[in-house]
Amino acid sequence: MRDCVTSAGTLGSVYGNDFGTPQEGDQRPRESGDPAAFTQLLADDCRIEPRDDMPEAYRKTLVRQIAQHAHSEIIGMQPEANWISRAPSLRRKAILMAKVQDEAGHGLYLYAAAETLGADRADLLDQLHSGRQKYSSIFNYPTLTWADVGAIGWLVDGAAIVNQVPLCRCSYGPYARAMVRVCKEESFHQRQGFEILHTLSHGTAAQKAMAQDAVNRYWWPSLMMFGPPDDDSPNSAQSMAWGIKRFSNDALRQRFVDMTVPQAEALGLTLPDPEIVWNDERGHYDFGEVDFTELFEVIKGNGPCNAQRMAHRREAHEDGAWVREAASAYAAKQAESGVGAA
Ligand code: BYC
Repeated sequence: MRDCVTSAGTLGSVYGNDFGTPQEGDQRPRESGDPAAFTQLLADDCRIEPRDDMPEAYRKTLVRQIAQHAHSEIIGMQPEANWISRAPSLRRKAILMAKVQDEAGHGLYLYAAAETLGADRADLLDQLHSGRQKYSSIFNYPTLTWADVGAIGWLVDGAAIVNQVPLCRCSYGPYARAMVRVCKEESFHQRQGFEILHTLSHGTAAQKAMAQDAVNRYWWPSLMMFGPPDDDSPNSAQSMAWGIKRFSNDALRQRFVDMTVPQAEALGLTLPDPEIVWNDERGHYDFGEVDFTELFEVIKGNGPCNAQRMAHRREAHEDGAWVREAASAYAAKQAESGVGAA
């Protein structure tokens, strides 16, 4: 994937949440207003930038996926935040707070990336709150014990990395660049979860049992994060043709299983699937059938915590109204006095 820039320059750096600053890259000029230019950019494996002409369906697909991704990040703060006040030590508490804060940051980069496509952030949040836009199924499961924080870090963030590393090569520049930083942070999160489970599994028998129970509950829902099977995934073919998705749902699910089985062995924990076995011929682990009926039920709103997550999110949004009003009033004052006009 190359960064091909219009003569005006459109590339941004992922750092500093900056999606629009020109930077050095392939400065090949491209014509504006030419519908063939989009196809050519994709064919040349170049990035599409906000000011490029793009088909409306491409733009809509990206807004759908990026918004769902952003919503997942901010709803994803809830299950782990549940344990901040009960973390077993000050060190664990500080690490968990930083992690949950990172997730808020990921949400912000992603909403900013959606804005480069003309989406309105307030409107996206409205769509989340009214149930018109989705968020990841995984965050509708409860965090019953401290070990669940470890299981989320290891399995959920582990699955997120497998899903999101290819998105660093997504054809849409601002989304791809946001993913670079998100993936770096997710790697810390994954190690943090692994370390929590490692400590528990090498602790007392009760601690090890707690770790095993968390892995038992989070394993299958983590496999569901990758979405429905390929032959039941309405968006995959087009998203892959557009270079938004680089691998299919099933391919990434398999990659996650292959990565995780040896890690479970290193942890001294078992995965709750007796069908996991190395297949020499395929060069992959075989694994049991995922219950996709459960995934579809959770997506429909019938998971164990859907109602609670949405109620909490709406309440947090209402409670934050005064902050948004104050920020708008401040911005208006700044604009009036000409500060920042340059
Ligand atoms: N949960 O045609 P498909 C994180 C929906 S954040 C809910 O395969 P697509 C983290 C899908 O949207 C994790 N819905 O769709 C955060 C579609 O519905 P619509 C979030 C799901 O888009 C905090 C329908 O099912 N990651 O890890 O081609 C703390 C058909 O599916 C799910 C992302 O969002 C699901 N699991 O592929 C810790 C990554 N799966 O929209 C960790 C970016 C499917 O047509 N997103 N659906 O009504 C993607 O990579 C893709 O959107 C997906 C789905 C692979 C998720």
